[in-house]
Amino acid sequence: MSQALIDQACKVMEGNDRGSYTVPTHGLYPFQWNWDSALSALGFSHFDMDRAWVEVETLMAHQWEDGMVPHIVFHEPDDGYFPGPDVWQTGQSVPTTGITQPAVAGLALRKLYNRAEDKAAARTRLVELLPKVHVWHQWFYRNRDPENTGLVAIIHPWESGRDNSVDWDEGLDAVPTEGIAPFTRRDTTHANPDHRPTDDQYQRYIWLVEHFRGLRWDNTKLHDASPFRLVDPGFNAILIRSCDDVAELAEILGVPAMASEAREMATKGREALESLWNANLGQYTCYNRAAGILQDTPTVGGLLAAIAQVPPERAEALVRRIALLSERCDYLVPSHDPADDAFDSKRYWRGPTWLVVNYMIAEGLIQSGQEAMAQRILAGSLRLIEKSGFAEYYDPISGEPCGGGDFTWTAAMVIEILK
Ligand code: 9YW
Repeated sequence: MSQALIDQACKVMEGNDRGSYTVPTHGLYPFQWNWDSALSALGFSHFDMDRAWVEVETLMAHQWEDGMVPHIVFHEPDDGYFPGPDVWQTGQSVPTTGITQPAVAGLALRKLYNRAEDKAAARTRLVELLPKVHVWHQWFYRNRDPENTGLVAIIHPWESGRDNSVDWDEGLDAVPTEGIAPFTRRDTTHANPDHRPTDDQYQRYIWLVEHFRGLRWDNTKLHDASPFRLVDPGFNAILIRSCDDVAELAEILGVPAMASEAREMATKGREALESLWNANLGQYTCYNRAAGILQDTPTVGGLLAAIAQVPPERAEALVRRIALLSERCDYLVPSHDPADDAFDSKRYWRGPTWLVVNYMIAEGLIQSGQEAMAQRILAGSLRLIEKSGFAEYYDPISGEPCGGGDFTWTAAMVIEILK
């Protein structure tokens, strides 16, 4: 059974392979997305190591001069997606968006290197890639943590990768909708509109894009100029984990300065993460930096923090929290607590279960010695695949497939889990 699943997953990945990068899925998402690529590289690494490195190399080749790695690279024109390069207008030679996404690349590089049989060849590739990833991490703390708190803020919901999470509702209330150019969404022609973000949310997403465009995408200004500044525990935890991984790799390469800088960022971030602990819920929650409020939104962002090797008592509490969620749905880990009024089992990041998130939570729990819950999450992920195929995401109660089909990162996670 598992070999058959692996074969199917490889086919999905090959079908979305454009040679030097993969698209998340045909139609809905026809370009290269940042964290999708890093996670897809993990899938490739089990059957084509060269292709895995190429995926990350292509992504990092589009890093901005200031260090940011953009959330989408628009390699080929395709008007099936909105907002395209004409809206972003970032002035890059190969067009890109002007915001970023969760920093998974560092974690991916460490796994690629560890798995590589030919260590000399892997080292050659790492020598080129690692400094770029490190510069991206420095970019984050310089531009998204101007007050040096140890935690970075996202300035657009799309940066989180959890586009329409309930985590962003209050922050988005501070974003106006007046004055934006009229537009036509394309996502709702590819996927069920009831499973997607609302029109009102899209208006606010686009207001932010136009606002940043008006500031010429100058990252030294965007953080303070954004009415939307949210500190997401999951986003920070991924960055912290990737800093840990860069530190380890820098030591292997014999670059002590990079290793100690990376370690310092990770240590400071991990300490600061503690300020996002929400004792009411028994998990981490988002901090609305623009409003100065630690939120009570019970989302998976606070569980994803597990990936940063949190203190043992925090890891235990997260396991208890996930166990509680498992009493409220059959397919862990829901992106929103089913017991909360805002839960919506099919609407994107407001309830559904995503395999990439499951994988990263499990990865962190294993590191923290919480093997049993990690294995439970991974086994549940495979049950979803067997029931509903390689969907973009799943209804956590019924297990139904939602969003786009034949999804690259879902397939990559299946290979990663089964190999
Ligand atoms: C969009 C590609 C991306 C993911 C995000 C997910 C979605 C794109 O798809 O965002 O236009 O809404 O939320 O995490 O990277 O798979």
